[in-house]
Amino acid sequence: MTRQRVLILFRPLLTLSIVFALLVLRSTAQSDQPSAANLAARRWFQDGKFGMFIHWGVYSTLQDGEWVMQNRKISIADYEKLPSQFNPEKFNAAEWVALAKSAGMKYITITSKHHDGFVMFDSQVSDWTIVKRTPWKKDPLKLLADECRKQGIHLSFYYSQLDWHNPDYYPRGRTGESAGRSDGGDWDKYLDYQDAQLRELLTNYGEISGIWFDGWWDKPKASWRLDRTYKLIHGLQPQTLIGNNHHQVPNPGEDIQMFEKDLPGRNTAGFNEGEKIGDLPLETAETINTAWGYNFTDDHYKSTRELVQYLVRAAGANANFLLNIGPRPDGTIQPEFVERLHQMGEWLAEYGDSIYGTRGGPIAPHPWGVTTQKGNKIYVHVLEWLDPVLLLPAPANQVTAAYALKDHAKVEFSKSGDRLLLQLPAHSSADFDTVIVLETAPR
Ligand code: FHN
Repeated sequence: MTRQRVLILFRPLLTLSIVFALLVLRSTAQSDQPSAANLAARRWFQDGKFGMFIHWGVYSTLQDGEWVMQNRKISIADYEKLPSQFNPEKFNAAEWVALAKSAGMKYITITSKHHDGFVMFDSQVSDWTIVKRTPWKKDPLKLLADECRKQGIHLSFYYSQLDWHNPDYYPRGRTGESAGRSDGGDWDKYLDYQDAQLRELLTNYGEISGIWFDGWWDKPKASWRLDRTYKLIHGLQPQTLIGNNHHQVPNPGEDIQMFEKDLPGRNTAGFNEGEKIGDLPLETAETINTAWGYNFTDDHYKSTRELVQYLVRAAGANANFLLNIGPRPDGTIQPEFVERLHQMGEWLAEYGDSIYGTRGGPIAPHPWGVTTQKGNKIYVHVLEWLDPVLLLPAPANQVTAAYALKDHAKVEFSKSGDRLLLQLPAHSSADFDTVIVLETAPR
């Protein structure tokens, strides 16, 4: 066959394969691009600023935190005795959601499955669930989802990729060695199980605001098939914001970057070693005492002032604050948590304008405080500063007025070079936050 004839025959085939390759490339690129619904959800999330984290599971019956199975080296055989005692008859979804609202929280992120593998919803792919193993037999996530919809609170699910109960979580990672599982298991079968449960969570509970993954760090070298799982999630609900508490730079398909027990960029607790801050919406999670899951001896409660200042410093770092409660095994929430959440709500009722809908301010966070901004307003949050004057780098836009957010009392200010001097209103160390509003002229 002459060279000419070969070319004539193969040219269409060559063209088709090039077109096909370009289409595949385009669709892959597009699939990694967040949808319009997802981008809108990210904006909503950043505006919402404040959420309730809930760590609740069968571990609460031992009242010693959510790592009790690992910490006390409890075998699966013994741990499986717990659900028969887990009967949260005082659980009241309306009260939990109302408490979040009273605190000024805009979303709830609740554990659907923690590291013990105990499933807190009516999953058809597991018999290790609250519905099948407890005398209560109810699905708290369904009750909560219905109530969140009723009260206008967004709902997200925490999901632990780490599982100390499932025999197919194998090879095991650096935890779960005392559970008493045999050596063997099908890792892909475990990932299929995980994806099946995510499908249930994103099909049976209405609109879900986010999936909060945790536990990747137990097997950082494993093939977690994240892209496949993330595509499943976004295929079912494009607006669902995916976050993964892996303490690494976010992966493709993730929509928020989370930090734990530290503000973004800091690492006092050791979780955020070298984690660089990306350009995704940010969130930091913290506890009211020191435990995530219910711990009846943990009375190291942060004061309401500390909690408000954490919220403000998070907002100043352009981040959301996810504040945790660990309900008791009977479904009630301890009064020390309720009291602080109500007080935070009272503060936000008066100063919420300086938090909700804002982004990190133009003046970088300092020990004295932070700034947030919204429209032509810059909110100066004076947290730890008792001097009557405060010298700031002058914002790029000209400051046309300054006043205290609390009572709109005028605040004297003067500009000299690239500095702005504020004459602060009387304030004391008992104050949570002295908020000064700087109105600026458009540039
Ligand atoms: O091991 C978990 C822990 O139990 C808790 O869920 C926290 C919440 O951010 N995340 C892991 C610790 O980094």
